[in-house]
Amino acid sequence: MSAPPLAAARRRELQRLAIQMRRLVIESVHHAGAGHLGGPLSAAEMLTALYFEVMHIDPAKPRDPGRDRFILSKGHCSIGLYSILALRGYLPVEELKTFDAIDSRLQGHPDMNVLPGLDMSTGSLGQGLSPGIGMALAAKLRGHSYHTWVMIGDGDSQEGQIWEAAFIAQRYGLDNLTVLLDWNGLQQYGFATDAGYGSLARQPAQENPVAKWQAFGWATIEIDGHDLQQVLDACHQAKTTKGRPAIIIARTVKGKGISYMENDFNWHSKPVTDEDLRVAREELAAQEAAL
Ligand SMILES: Cc1ncc(C[n+]2csc(CCOP(=O)(O)OP(=O)(O)O)c2C)c(N)n1
Ligand SMILES: [Mg+2]
Repeated sequence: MSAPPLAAARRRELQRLAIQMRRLVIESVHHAGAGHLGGPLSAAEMLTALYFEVMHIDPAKPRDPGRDRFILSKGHCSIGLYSILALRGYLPVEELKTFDAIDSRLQGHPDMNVLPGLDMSTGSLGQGLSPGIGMALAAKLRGHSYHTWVMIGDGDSQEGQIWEAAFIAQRYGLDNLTVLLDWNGLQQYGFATDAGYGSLARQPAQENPVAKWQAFGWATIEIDGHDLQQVLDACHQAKTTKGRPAIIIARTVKGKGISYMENDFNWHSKPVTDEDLRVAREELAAQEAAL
C-alpha cells in the first residue's frame, strides 16, 4: 500500500531539507576536524522522511510517552541525526558547531542522557535493534499506539546481536516495529576481492539481505533509499503490515550527494579540508538550484 503521493512543492521542500542536512553534516565534520560522512549522507532522505513526514513526534515534547521512537543503531552516523534534529527544531542549528567537543551534548556517538530527542544511546555496532524490540514490546503490553523505527547499517548487521533480535521480533509478532536498512554496500573499509587474499578477502558488508530477513520471518520492502516517495511508500507499507515486523531494505550510495565521496570507503570517516568543504558546498548549492 502506497502513501498518498507528495505534492510537487512538498517533495521539493523535503529534497531541500535533505540537501541542507548534508551541508550541515559536512560543515560540522569540517569544524570538528573529525567525524563520519559516508553513512550520514547515505541516510539523508530516510532521516528527512522520518522526521518531517512519517513519525508522530513533537520537538517541544521529546519525552512524550506517546511519541514514535527512533534508534540509530549505526550510531557512528550521529551527525546525520543531530543535523536532522536541529532542522526539525530539537536543538539550535548553531549548536552543531559543538559536535564532538568535550562537554557537548552532541558526542561522536549519540548519548540519550544528555540530548532530549534521542531515544537510545548507540555506537557499538549491532546493538540498536534489541532496545527497539523492547520499546515495541512495551507498547504492545501497555496498549500504546506509538511505532518504533530502527535504522541499521549493512556493516552494523554483520553483528550477531542483530540476528538474535531479528529472530525474537518475529517471535513476538512485532508489527509496530520497522527497521530501515541503509544498504550502501560498504562499511569501514573496502573489499580486497582477490589481490591474493583468497578466502581471507573481505566480504561485502551484507549480501542478499532480502532472503535473509525473509528467512527470519520479516516482511521485506525493497526501495531506492534516495527516492523520497519510495521511502514514504515503504514506511506506510511497513506501518500497515500486520502480524510481523517489516524491514525496508534501502539501496543507497555511501557518501551520496558529494561526487568525490560517493562509493569511496575512504570517506567513511575523515577530516574535511577547507577545499573539500568549498567543493561540497558548491555541489550542494547546484543541487538545490536544480530543484
Ligand atoms: C562493535 C563495533 N565494532 C566496530 C566498530 C567500528 N566501526 C564503526 S562504523 C563501522 C562500519 C559500519 O558500517 P555500516 O553499518 O555499513 O555503516 P555505514 O556504511 O552506514 O556508515 C565500524 C566497523 C564499532 N563502532 N562497533
Ligand atoms: Mg554501510
